[in-house]
Amino acid sequence: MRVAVVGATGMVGEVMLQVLAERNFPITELIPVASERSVGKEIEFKGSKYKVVGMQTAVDMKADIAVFSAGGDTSKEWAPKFAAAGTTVIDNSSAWRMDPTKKLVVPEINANILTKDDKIIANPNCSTIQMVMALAPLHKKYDIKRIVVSTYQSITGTGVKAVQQLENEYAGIKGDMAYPYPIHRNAIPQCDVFEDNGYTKEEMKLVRETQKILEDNTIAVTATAIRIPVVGGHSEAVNVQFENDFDTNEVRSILHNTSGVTVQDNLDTKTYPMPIYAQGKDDVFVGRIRRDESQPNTLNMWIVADNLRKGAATNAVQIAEYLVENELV
Ligand code: A2P
Ligand code: 11C
Repeated sequence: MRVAVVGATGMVGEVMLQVLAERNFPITELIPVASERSVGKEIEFKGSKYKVVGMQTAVDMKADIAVFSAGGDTSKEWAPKFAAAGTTVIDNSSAWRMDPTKKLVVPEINANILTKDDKIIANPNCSTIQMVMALAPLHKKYDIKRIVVSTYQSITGTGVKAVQQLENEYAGIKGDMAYPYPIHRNAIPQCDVFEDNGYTKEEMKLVRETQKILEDNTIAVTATAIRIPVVGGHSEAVNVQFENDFDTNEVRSILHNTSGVTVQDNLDTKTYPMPIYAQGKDDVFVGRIRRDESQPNTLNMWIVADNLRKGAATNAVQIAEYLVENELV
């Protein structure tokens, strides 16, 4: 496969390159792509150096697959140009996710909906991916009615600028701010911009993307997304009400048997997921599995994943792997 990585110099792009290398994705030619600012810059992949090219050059090179992580505006403008040149785009931005003509894919859940005609495929938002990874197998068995989720999100979701802000704050240096407030010793109840209904875009992604991936608009979802001074991954407290009753041991067993999910749930040994241990891993970690005693058929759990891995790069590479394995590209 000739593979273009669009946004190769960015935070997710770098992890994308790592994941492609680790998983031995069958690459015959790697095309690192970024903005005009980075053209000619060298990046390393599997011990060799590659020169970054610009967007139009990359379109003209007609790669088989392009994984995009260069922001929504870049995707809106350029993904159709790559697709018109015959390249299948896997887009990590929010640009195409809710477009009814585009598929929103978490491979373990719904890769089977992909066909050869899908030239722009959307990768869901990080906080959605980790939540649906744990919920999809439970939905199949018990039928979800309502989800209440609160997130505790890593600053890496915002990008390099936010990591720099936290480091500056540790060092007591005044610098550019990625957030409207200090993030060190803080919790900011705003991820992304506000929509007209008073929720943030991040919160509404959890609502809309979950319904689209689980193919059920009747699932009620309400979310509160919080930014915290953590780098290893996003954490989520999820309260889920099912149509049918469940047994918590059976829930553990279903999740234990779900590919891509690791259950870490042992109170005796104080075992539960945490971002410092999820960092650098591809799985979604689930723990604190317990019944909500305040109402029937309702479960509480704690879900943690590395937002740059399963929440972004790994999921995109898994989509690419599915396309190759099923000769869809
Ligand atoms: P560049 O490094 O040349 O700015 P992050 O999310 O970590 O900030 O990374 C964003 C990625 O998207 C970078 O690789 C960045 O390239 C790339 N990018 C940003 N704007 C554009 C653009 N207009 N065209 C192509 N790539 C872009
Ligand atoms: C965050 N979820 O942590 C965001 C980052 O829609 O792909 C990714 C934004 C997106 O702030």
